[in-house]
Order: sequence, then C-alpha cells, then structure tokens
Amino acid sequence: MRKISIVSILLTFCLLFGCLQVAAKGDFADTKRGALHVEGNGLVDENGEKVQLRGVSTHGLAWFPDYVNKKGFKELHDKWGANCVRLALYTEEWGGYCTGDANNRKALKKLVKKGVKYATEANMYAVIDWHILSDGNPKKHRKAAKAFFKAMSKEFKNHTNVIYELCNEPNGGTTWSTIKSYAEDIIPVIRKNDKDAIIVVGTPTWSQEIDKALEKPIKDKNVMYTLHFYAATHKTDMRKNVKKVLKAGLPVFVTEFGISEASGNGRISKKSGQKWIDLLDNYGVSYIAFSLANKAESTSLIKSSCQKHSGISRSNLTSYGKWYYDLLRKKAGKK
Ligand code: IDC
Repeated sequence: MRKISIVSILLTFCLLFGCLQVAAKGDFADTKRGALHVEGNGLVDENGEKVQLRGVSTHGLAWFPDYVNKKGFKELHDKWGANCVRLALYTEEWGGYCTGDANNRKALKKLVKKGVKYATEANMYAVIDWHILSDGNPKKHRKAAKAFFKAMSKEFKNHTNVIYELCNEPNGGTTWSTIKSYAEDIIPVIRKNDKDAIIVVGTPTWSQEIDKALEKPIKDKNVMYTLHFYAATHKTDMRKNVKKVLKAGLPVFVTEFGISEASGNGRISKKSGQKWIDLLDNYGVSYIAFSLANKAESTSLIKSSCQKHSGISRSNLTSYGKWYYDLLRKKAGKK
C-alpha cells in the first residue's frame, strides 16, 4: 500500500515536471525550434507547439547602423532573453532605401544581411521590416519593395528564422483594400523563393486597425497582421478592439510597440504597457519593442548618455528599457 502511494507520488511528480517542461519549452523559443507556422491567432513550431516571439527592434538602420552588432545581438538573446530582433529599414526618411542612391541601397542591404547573420548566430528570429512611414501608401514604392523582397527571399531561402514585414505602418487614409492588393502583389515574389516563410502585413492607420484585415483576410496560410501600439496614447478602447480580433482568430503580430506617446516622445505609461503585455501574453501574441537606440526620445531603450553598442548593462537603460529588460528576462525564465 505504502509502496503504491510512493510510486504514485513519483508518477504525479514526473507528469507534473513533464508538463512544466512543455510549458517552459512553449514559452521561450530560439531558432532551434525551426520553421514557424501560423496556427489560429499565433505561431507554432515544427512540432505544433505554441511559440511567442519577444524581442527588440532597431531604430532606423540608416541612422543607427552600429547597433547591428554581433556581440550586442548575442547579449539580446543570452542576457535580455529576447528571441527575435527586428531590422527597421526606413523607405523614405533620411537615408531611406527609396530616397537615397544605389550606394545607399547597397549599404542598407548589406546591413540587413549582417543583421540576419548576427541574429541567426545568436539563435534569434529576424524580422526584415520594410519601414514605410511618411510614404503612407505602400504602393508608392511598390516596385522597389518587389525588387527588395525578391532579393531578400532569395538570399534567405534556406533560413527558417527570417520573417518578412511588408509595410510597417500604412497611413494617410490608405485603405485595407489598397494594402491587401499591395501585399498580394509582393507575397508571390517571396513565395517563389520561400514557400512558407512567415509574412506580416501592415494594417490601416499606422497598423492600428487590424479589424479591417479580419473583414477580408489574405488567402495565404502563413500570413499575419501587424498591430502597433504606444501605450501612453493607445489604451482601453484599442485593447478592446484587439481582444475582439484575437478572439475571432486573426493571426496578429505586434512587430513594434512602445509605452510612450504615439509620437515616440512625451510621458511613458508602464501601467498601460503592462495591461497590453498581459493581453498579448494571454493570447500568446508575439511582440517587439521599439527601439534599440540611445536617441534622446522617450521610446529609446538605451540612455542617451550611453555610447556602447554591446556590453550594455541594466544601468545603461532608460526607465522604459529597464522595464522591458526585466520583463523579457522574467518571461525567458532568467529570474
Ligand atoms: C520615429 C523615431 C524617431 C524618428 C521618426 C522618423 O522614434 O526618432 O525621427 O520615427 O519619422 C512609429 C513608427 C516609428 C516611429 C515611432 C515613434 O513606426 O518609425 O519612430 N512610431 O514616433 N509608429 C508609432 C510611433
């Protein structure tokens, strides 16, 4: 009798431990998880286990190229507990991919390749972000986008950790039907080289109106939709809308967020930020914080007094940076 109860205790323990292991595995992903697929409203790995990507976005690559740093990226993974990094390639702003000359394009492409290499070496997923912003309508640089994604998907066709983000934040009244037709033009170009990579498509009004995508989704099994928020500006109403969309099963990826005001400046709200994170965690939605830079603005993770691109310590981070660093570490089971 006694023996049986010891055996059953042991068995229960093993079962519980096994479950915990699975939960831990499902919670923190690195590239050993292999190619990701969309299932329901989120991502799963090769074994069908849920994956939540949590990471950091660069600032504009043209402005802050030095943060694409081998050691720095490794630290993002090993120390911060990030499992993905986003490479923000502005299309129109200063030094943008579509405004500069051929040399500029060449240098930026090189930087993206370097970024993917370092992310891969550090066991992270990499999001290649075609960062439209002042250009508002993604169709404005459709040709350049097509050539860019053709080259990138060719380059990375054997990578299972590269994710393509087709248009950061459509705005200026660009409708979902315009964005959808742009995406349907670009997706086949990528699919020709990589038939099942994850592709993330921006949504109207600075990627806030994901409900528009729910009304008319794109027919492709590995497409997700972009949601962006800045927590000091975007609060309860937007969260309600997002919850509705997630409940309906739309695959959502927060490829960029901050806890400052939408301008990237002003005050920060950790309270609203935490509410957002709780919602996203609850549904296993992936998220990426903006930005890995020391620019003197509220949405910078690094203090403007810090000139380092690696070896960055917690004390080098802004209040927002510390908040996110602690959060990432905790989620990755580092505390
Ligand atoms: C901002 C940067 C700022 C830069 C500007 C360029 O923080 O330093 O001068 O871009 O126009 C977004 C955009 C993102 C913005 C960020 C903050 O995706 O490019 O970065 N933001 O304004 N959407 C909402 C906020």
